[in-house]
Amino acid sequence: MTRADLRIDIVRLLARLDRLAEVGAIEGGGNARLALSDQDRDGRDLVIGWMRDLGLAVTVDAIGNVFGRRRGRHDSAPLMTGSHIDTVRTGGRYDGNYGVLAGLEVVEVLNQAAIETERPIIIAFFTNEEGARFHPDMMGSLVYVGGLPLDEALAAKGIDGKTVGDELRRIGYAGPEPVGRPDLHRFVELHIEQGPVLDREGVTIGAVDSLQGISWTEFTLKGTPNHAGTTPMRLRHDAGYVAASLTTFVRRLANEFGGNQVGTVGSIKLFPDLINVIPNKAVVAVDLRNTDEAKLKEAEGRVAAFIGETAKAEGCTVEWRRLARFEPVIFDAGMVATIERTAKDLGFSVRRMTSGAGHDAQMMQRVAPTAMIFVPSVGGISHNVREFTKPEDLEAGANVLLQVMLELAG
Ligand code: HGY
Ligand code: MN
Ligand code: MN
Repeated sequence: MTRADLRIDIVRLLARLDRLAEVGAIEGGGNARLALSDQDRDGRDLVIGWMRDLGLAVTVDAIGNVFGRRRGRHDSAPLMTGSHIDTVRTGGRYDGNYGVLAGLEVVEVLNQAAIETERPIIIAFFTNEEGARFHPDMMGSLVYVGGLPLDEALAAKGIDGKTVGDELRRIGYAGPEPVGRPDLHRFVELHIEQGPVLDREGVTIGAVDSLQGISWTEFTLKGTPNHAGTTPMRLRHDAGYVAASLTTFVRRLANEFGGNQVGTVGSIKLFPDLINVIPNKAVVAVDLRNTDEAKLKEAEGRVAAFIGETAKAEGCTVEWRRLARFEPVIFDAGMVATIERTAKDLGFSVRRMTSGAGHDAQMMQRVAPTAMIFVPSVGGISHNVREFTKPEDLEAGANVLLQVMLELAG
């Protein structure tokens, strides 16, 4: 059997995906493993067990990123693939998990075929890709490439008040390996699309050539708590009203800009959060994204102007803090071409596309030629327990990963 004939074992890959989805399992077939939670620790322990079963040398770095290394004939710069196994609270079983477990499946195929590659191969999973509990997202890979100082990341306080450093230590994943300037040959990430494009077009593989800019900002509005019944409307300073106005403004702005502009208010917290008390405080998280950096900056400016005017008119104050800000990324043209050609050689339909979601790959592009492989998400659903990708598409994506890795690892 030639290398070109090698194929992954989809039954084995599905079995690992099902097993990992049992960790932090939630109603409806999804899984909740917020970064550095007990469920994240249990997921990490399980995947590391599989890495060791496959003969990989496992290391953990100071931000908790985990690497399983397979020896190559030469100790040259390794080829790395990976993703994340932390999830959002309403996580599907494929987001992140699929790319990591497909990497393990590739290793198992190479082991069974007794193939020794020229270069070492590393299968990685990065800490806190989701950014749902601790900001920013893609935190582990950002620290790994030297884009965020380690002590700043360790000091990040989560939505529950705990710090990354404390939680890393608590779950036993504050590793010894330094972070900062990895020496990698290439990086490739396999991931579900999480959007509707491939599914709608009936295309099997996405060769991802770019990834949109991301802006996360938290606005804290302060007004005056007062009695909901006795306070005349003209005398109110209602932080909740300003928060609600911001939410509808973000939607109007995204529709006005059109194109690739998206805007979301996914979290509003009101205080004291009681039916008969005019809110004196509101904390609003705004997620703006665009493939065009200039337009993203313009959208940020429009939101800032709106919230300033609206808060002032309502007699409220506004403070804000940046939670995450990443410019759009263009992936390596050679890598994208390799993915596209490999998909075609395997007989799969393929198209180039951008990524709407953030991914660890966008950080890895800073230190090594990088690109991504997408497979369809049925109905474009993700960050939702109903997230689903057909087994034949999971198999296709993992076979593209296998052949791309064989080519790049030599
Ligand atoms: O928010 C994102 O795009 C990613 O899921 N962290
Ligand atoms: Mn993901
Ligand atoms: Mn995600």
